[in-house]
Amino acid sequence: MQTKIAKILYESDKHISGQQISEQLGVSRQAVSKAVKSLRDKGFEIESITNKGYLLTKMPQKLCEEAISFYLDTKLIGRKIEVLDTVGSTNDYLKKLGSQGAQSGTVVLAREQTAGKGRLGRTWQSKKDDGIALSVLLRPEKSPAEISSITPLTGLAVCRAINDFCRLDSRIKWPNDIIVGKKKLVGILTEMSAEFDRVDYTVTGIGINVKNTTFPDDIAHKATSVLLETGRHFDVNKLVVCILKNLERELVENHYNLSGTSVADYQLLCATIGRSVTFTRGRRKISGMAVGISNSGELEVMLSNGTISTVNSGEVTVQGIY
Ligand code: BT5
Repeated sequence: MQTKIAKILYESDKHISGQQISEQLGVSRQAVSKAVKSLRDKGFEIESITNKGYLLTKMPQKLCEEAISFYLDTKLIGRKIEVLDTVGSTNDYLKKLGSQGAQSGTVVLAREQTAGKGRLGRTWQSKKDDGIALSVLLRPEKSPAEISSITPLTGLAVCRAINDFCRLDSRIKWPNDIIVGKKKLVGILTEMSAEFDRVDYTVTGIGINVKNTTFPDDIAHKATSVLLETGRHFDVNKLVVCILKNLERELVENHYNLSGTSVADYQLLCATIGRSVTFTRGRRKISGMAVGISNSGELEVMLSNGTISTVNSGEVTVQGIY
């Protein structure tokens, strides 16, 4: 009901009375005024004038379920959405929902994470309302091997969304970072629950630095935010919508495959390609030139003897970035 009222107010350019809204929705006047109060608590600025009614004067500037929901027109991703005030990790929270049968496409966002996770036990740090912490649960009817491109496709979708929406020139640092210049703007972490030949669910977490103006000492030299790069404030809810739409297109509509077109698009946006990289194989450190990405999302590296080696995950150091 809050979403419906928010939508009615959003679509009206003049005051609209509580009576009109209650008749339109078939609910009591009290229910309308209670919902308006809840919307105000969530950051909708709603003017109220006796004998005239309500007028929406400003949309919420913080992450807000209702604001995201009524901009969103995806078929799967975000049909069910939850915005938490604070949580340990949106990935952990959503994995729990996944094990309890949550539907494919469920999205969880948090204004604050107290135990945000990176890969390999590392942490993702962000202060309340500085960034977007977003996790998406999907249930691809595929084997784990068939969805190996889920992180690169997510990178592609998020990179595009940020570049379109914020007019930025961000690039993908294979496999799971988005950078501007030499600094990290976004980190992606995909986790999965699966049997040998069948995925039960995947949870892909995306952490985006949006309004951060400072970072903790240990990452200050290598982290950046949308605000620092553009000097502008963007509507975070609209940015989330743009990301979810791009995720739906890249992941769901492409059936989790890096098609010929998306490989080409990825290569254009990938900062790793064309640079010297070092990776480990067993105990050996190997260096070469990153030359491309395969259809299954692996990095293709040309070694000094001219052979191509593919790297599917793990740590790759890219010369000139971090
Ligand atoms: C990542 O790991 O970059 C994946 C981050 C995923 C975060 C999202 S937020 C929503 C969801 N819920 C979670 O709990 N996690 C996901 P990795 O490649 O391991 O990079 C981690 C490293 O990035 C850290 O060790 C720091 O060096 C650096 N780092 C931490 N916070 C950062 C930030 N806000 N901006 C830039 N770099 C950061």
